[in-house]
Amino acid sequence: MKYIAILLVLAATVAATLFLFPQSEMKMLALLDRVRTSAPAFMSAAANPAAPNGTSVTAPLNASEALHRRLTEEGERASRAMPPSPPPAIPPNNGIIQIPIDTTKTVLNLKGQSVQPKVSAAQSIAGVSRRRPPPQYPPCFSAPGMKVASLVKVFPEVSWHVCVEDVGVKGLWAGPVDVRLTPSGPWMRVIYQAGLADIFVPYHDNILRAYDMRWSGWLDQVSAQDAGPNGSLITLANEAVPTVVAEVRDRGVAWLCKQTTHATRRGQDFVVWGVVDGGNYDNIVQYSFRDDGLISFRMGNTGYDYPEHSAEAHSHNALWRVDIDLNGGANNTAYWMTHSEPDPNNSSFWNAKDFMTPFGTENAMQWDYSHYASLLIEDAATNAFGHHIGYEFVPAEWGMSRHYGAAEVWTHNDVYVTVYHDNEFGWLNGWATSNGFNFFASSLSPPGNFNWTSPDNYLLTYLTNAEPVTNADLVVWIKSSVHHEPSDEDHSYKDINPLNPERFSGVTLAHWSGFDMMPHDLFDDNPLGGPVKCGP
Ligand SMILES: [Cu+2]
Repeated sequence: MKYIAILLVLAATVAATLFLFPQSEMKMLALLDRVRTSAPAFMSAAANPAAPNGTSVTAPLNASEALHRRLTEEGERASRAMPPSPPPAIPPNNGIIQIPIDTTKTVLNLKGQSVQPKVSAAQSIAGVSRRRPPPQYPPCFSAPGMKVASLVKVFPEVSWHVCVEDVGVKGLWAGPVDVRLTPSGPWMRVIYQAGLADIFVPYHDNILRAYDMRWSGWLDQVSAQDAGPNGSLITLANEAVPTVVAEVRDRGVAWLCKQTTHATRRGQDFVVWGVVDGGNYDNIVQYSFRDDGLISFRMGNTGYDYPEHSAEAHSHNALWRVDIDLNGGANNTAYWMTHSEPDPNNSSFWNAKDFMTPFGTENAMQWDYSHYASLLIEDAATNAFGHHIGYEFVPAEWGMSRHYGAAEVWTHNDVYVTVYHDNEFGWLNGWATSNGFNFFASSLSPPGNFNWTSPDNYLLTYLTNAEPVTNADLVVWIKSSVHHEPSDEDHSYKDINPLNPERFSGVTLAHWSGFDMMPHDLFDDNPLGGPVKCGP
């Protein structure tokens, strides 16, 4: 209102002045233009008179502001002066390759072993011609009966080799995952094993506190409609039907530079997913491996709302276990990253500061959105700048759920870091340990209820000896969650007649939660290339 009143007074003054002194028209128009173009700045300057650079509506631009303004104008002019670009080249097929796995051979422990591959023949599943000589890829786990696949996606710069397995009761797991940062570089291990330890769905009215994976069996079959136009149906070894989709998705602009060129790059995502049944829900377990090195973990909860309690709100909690072996299992170190504004060590309110704090010992932390909290795992190895190569774990959802029922203490934190041990496989519900440490042995058995137990009874016990998480083989546990309050979007079109708010017969839209692993000094420079110089 204050702003409008000022403008009205100014307008009246201008009209009166022009009426009385028409010769001053040019001066007044210039004044008006200045007021119009700087009005928003005037508003903020009035509300915040102690602006750090001391600018106000009438003050001349300082050197930094003048440079910023000049670069803005130059960038706009330069981009419009460019000739139109040619149409994009027709993209090749999605280029996903499935490598045959001989599951008559038993390979169940790849910990600490070289990721440099043995020779194997590539088999095209997407129209990619057989290569000469055969490309080489790191090995996957294998054993008679194991439902496993070895998948490769070669982007122009970055390549991924991803082993996936149907672990039965624990759904679709990924690992080992290896990356090649450059087209001719060596394979580097990033993940040994990663997947869901459990899914927990407590309802607000306490009608059900379900662990979705307690009863899960093999992955559901997937169809061509599931896969979409850029997807491939993956049939795992020892499977009769496709249960995994692998696709390459366009993910929009990765970077562009509209200064003096049309230089631009759209990004792509190599996505692998499957569906693990969980009662009334179909839970999508999805891993994404981007062309810029980022890895995403997502759980998507769809299906139908709980019978007779369809309107009851609830949360879907995922407990992810990521056995990260960055550049091998040894010498990984955990840090807790935070941002603080103002800088607590600087009296000025205008300064901000980021903190990188050693995680110290095995412990649990909570995400803190107000401080951009994240978990950084670094390896002892360094990149060309002498920086330790690393991956930064960041959350992907909009909130964090906490639950207070029996054996639900594990939901009180979001990030756990533990040291890897051969006997810390409790989420497999006793199966692995009873088989003498054999993680994937669980997949060789009929899925079902293997003496299910709450994460409180394994994850929390791993923290008690507080081992240092410095220069060690680390396991990261992330709790992701999504809040689901059924709304009318959960209804089918037939639910309106007869109207019954507790009976939802339709399908609920997928609710997504998860986290990302972002490269942090993993590369020496922009992983997706680009002009050597973007600015002037
Ligand atoms: Cu739900």
